[in-house]
Amino acid sequence: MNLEALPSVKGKYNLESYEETAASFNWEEAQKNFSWYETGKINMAHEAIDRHAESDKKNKVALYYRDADRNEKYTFKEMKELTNKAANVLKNQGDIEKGDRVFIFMPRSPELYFALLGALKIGAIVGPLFEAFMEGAVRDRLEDSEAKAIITTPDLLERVPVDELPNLKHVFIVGNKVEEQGKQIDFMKHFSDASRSFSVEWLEQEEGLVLHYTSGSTGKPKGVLHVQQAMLQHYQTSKWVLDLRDDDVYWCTADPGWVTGTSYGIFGPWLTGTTSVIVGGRFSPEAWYQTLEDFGVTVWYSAPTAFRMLMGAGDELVTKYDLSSLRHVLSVGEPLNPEVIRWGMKVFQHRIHDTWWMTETGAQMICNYPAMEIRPGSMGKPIPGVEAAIVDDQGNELPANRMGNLALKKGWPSMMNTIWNNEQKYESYFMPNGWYVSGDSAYKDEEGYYWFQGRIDDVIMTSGERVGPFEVESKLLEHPAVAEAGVIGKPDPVRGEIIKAFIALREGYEATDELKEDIRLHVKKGLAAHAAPREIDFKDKLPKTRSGKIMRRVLKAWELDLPTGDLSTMED
Ligand code: 6R9
Repeated sequence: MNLEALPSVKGKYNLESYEETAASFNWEEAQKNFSWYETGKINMAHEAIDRHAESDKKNKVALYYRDADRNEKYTFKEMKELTNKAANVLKNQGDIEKGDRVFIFMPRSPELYFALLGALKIGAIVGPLFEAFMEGAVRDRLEDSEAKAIITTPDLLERVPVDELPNLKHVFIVGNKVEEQGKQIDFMKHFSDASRSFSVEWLEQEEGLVLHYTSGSTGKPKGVLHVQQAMLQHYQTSKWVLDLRDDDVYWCTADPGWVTGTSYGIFGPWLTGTTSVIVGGRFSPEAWYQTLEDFGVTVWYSAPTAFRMLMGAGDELVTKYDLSSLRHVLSVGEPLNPEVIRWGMKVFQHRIHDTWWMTETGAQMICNYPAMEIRPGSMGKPIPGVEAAIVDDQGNELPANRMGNLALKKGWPSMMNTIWNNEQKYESYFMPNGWYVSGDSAYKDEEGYYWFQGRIDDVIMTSGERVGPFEVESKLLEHPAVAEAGVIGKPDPVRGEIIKAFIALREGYEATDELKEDIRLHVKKGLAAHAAPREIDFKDKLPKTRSGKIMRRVLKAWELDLPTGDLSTMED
């Protein structure tokens, strides 16, 4: 199978010609898709839900929800009423107002989505948290943002240090028969009594929407604030990149605690009026394939870590399910290894389309479109309306094929508005000449495709050669014994750094010195002698974030006996 030669398919997709659109598009145009283009009044929840509930889409299914105990569906009309109810509870019981920070700390359930959209209807700024956060992580985020309310469950309540948070006025608890005492409010009791009508709070384009905390390599997590106008890009990329159409059944596997779970788990699909599948509970390959089959999922957005786990479950398993409804598969969060694309071709008969973006960018920035030739290992090209470049540390653009800082021209609609309480941190993202610096290192080829190399901090300097960890990891992953790989530079008196690899083996392989040597040789032959790891450690598991990113800084800290920094986003 020659992947490079895959033809680009024309004339079928929402974005038919990338070149033509990129040449003529401007964001003004995208505003015409929203009712606020005429009224000047904006509210995400209105555009995502109410607008469809008042149209001929009212009886269309907006949400299919499934977990071990529940199997439910809601139309846009029902979503409107249920989110109105949630808004009424928050407003009447919690006195929540425009601009207040309201956190959501609960496992996925329909109520999470009602509450989140209900808070948006009031004009609150929503802070979604991963359910696995421990007390310290919850405290840091609520403290920094001076949150007024949190919506949680009886089980998670013990991780909310209510008494230590003077700004926290209300704790809404979603459960059965909640005792109302102190700040605690029984959300479901008031929800069932609440009115189905609510008048949404109208906002300005630059008023708050969502606050996502994200960890850097040092210091406390920072609060990335996004504003209402981000919807322009959520909408436009859902059309162009996810290629969502009226008859699609779309599944985004991400939790709202991660930006992918809000931008493309809530906003994008519903702004475009698409039917969305949301699944609660833990990952299992069987349950995931079953979901694709049962709901007839057509467009599927997931992450390399999930694809690698499915890959690890074996090709035999896939054949037990009917996945013929799938027409478009996408990935985000980490580099998509060519090996994973090849596997996707084999088992799904689909190219997996990589998309690159960050919490800070708010929406997709560099992507592979359906109607585009895919170069496995490349993130694709900037979306129309976005300008990207590879720049040196002074902000000068570098020629093709030179590795440097992946930078973006300030001013795309979904760009973060600030870092909460930390204007200085916000400023530090920009170069004096206006480039936003992503912190990723990459290069651009002659045809304008971008190739990810690693986080700037992760790039390895060995014997005078710059090596991106991603290239080495991808090569390692091609070895039959390797399930996951994380690569770091380890300081070395002679070579500056040497390449060290941490590897989790596939089932059935034994951690021996012979295997290490075989893996080393595989990289040496397949990539370059200087890129072959001089040291290899076998691990049962690699440290990863909840969004599936291998935490190289943690590997490095372990290796060098350094402090690991903030670990709140690390998975269990
Ligand atoms: C959406 C999201 C952002 C960082 C980003 C980069 C890495 C994301 C990627 C990718 C290679 C891709 N990343 N997508 N690297 N290829 N397609 O992931 O946001 O959690 O803030 O992470 O993730 O390093 O800078 P966030």
